[in-house]
Amino acid sequence: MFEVLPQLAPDPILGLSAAYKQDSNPSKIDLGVGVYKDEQGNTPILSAVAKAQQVLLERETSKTYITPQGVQGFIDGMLQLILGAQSPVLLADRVAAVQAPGGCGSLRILSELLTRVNADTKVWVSDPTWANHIPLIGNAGLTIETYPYFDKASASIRFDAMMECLRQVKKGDVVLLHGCCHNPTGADLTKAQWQEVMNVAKEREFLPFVDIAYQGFGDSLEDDAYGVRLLCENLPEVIIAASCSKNFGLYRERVGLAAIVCADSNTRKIAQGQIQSVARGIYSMPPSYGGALVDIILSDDALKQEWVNEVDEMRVRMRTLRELLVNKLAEYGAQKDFSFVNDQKGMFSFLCITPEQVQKMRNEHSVYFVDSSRVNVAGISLANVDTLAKAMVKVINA
Ligand code: PLP
Ligand code: TYF
Repeated sequence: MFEVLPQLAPDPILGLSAAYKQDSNPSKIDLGVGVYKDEQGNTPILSAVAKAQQVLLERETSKTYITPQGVQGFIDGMLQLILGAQSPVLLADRVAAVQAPGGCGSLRILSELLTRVNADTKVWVSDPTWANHIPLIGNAGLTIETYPYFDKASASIRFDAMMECLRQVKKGDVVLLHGCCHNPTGADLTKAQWQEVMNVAKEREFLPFVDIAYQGFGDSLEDDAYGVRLLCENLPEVIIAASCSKNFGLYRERVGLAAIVCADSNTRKIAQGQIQSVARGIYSMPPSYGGALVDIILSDDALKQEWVNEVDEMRVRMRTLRELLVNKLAEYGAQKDFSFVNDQKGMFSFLCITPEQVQKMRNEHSVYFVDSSRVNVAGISLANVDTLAKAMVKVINA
């Protein structure tokens, strides 16, 4: 019966990995999927995570079901990490939350929850945004619109155009914002710009939907939460999808948090029941393992510090690689000024080159990255940066 369905192309990001694996060029470079890599190109288990696994091995005595909301220690730890331990919305008991299967799972169940409120809800996403936002939100049945965000020609945020659009957004519409380390552009709002976004959300009464998947990869764990905290402290309602894939390196364990900041504590109870009912209709309860590890790390001072240090190390390494690439491009005579790459945050950089140039990088130089010109900065290394920069200069100066 399935022959009636059309053959589909693979996920445009994950599909790159398959193409990379098939390439026999020994100098090939993988800057595709957003996974942190060390100098050797490996994605090791963080040492705090490895230790937490040992603790869990000894501590876990049963594989019976966990509660529908997930590991409560995980939920509490994550809410404090994202919102701050002294967050007024936490103190006022205004936050409903569940553990979810990854940031993707969180995005999906929150989208389903929105359809329960109003099946005609419009969700505004940045142009461009992470490709997966479209199916995760759209397949729940919500309507997607875009707001201007990034200008490739000037490699900067189109903040005026973004604000002009947000000022037209209607009450009850939802605006998806990347908490930090915007995927794919690496271009983040400044603190003053977050303030303006918060003001317009208040004025227009739209609901901010914050996707935070890279906390700690931009400036610091605290700084990266500036925007989401500002919104939560000043607006009645905010929804948040968080991921532990990158900052805890727990990708395959599928660990995320879906949180709903409500207007009051009574509404929190309604939202808590509703989000659990949404999850029940899809997968009943989240996988326990990754959340249990995060709980162990966040509730142990020494282990938490070890993890914070590892996040710092990943962030600093990615920033150093940006500078290295920018310097090498200049050194090899690139006719385009790439210094904007140093201002971008997190794991991704938008090189602002054309899709044709991206294709050339792939076909002529075996350098793999997304057509939009997004590169995974963590895929750059001391060993490959010269090859990469020389290839880019060839393609760009042609
Ligand atoms: N949101 C953004 C912007 C992402 O880049 C990702 C990818 O890692 C996610 C959410 C969710 O990732 P995961 O489902 O692996 O936790
Ligand atoms: O954007 C990325 O590369 C990461 C990883 O379906 C990812 O967010 C990519 C595609 C996908 C799930 C995760």
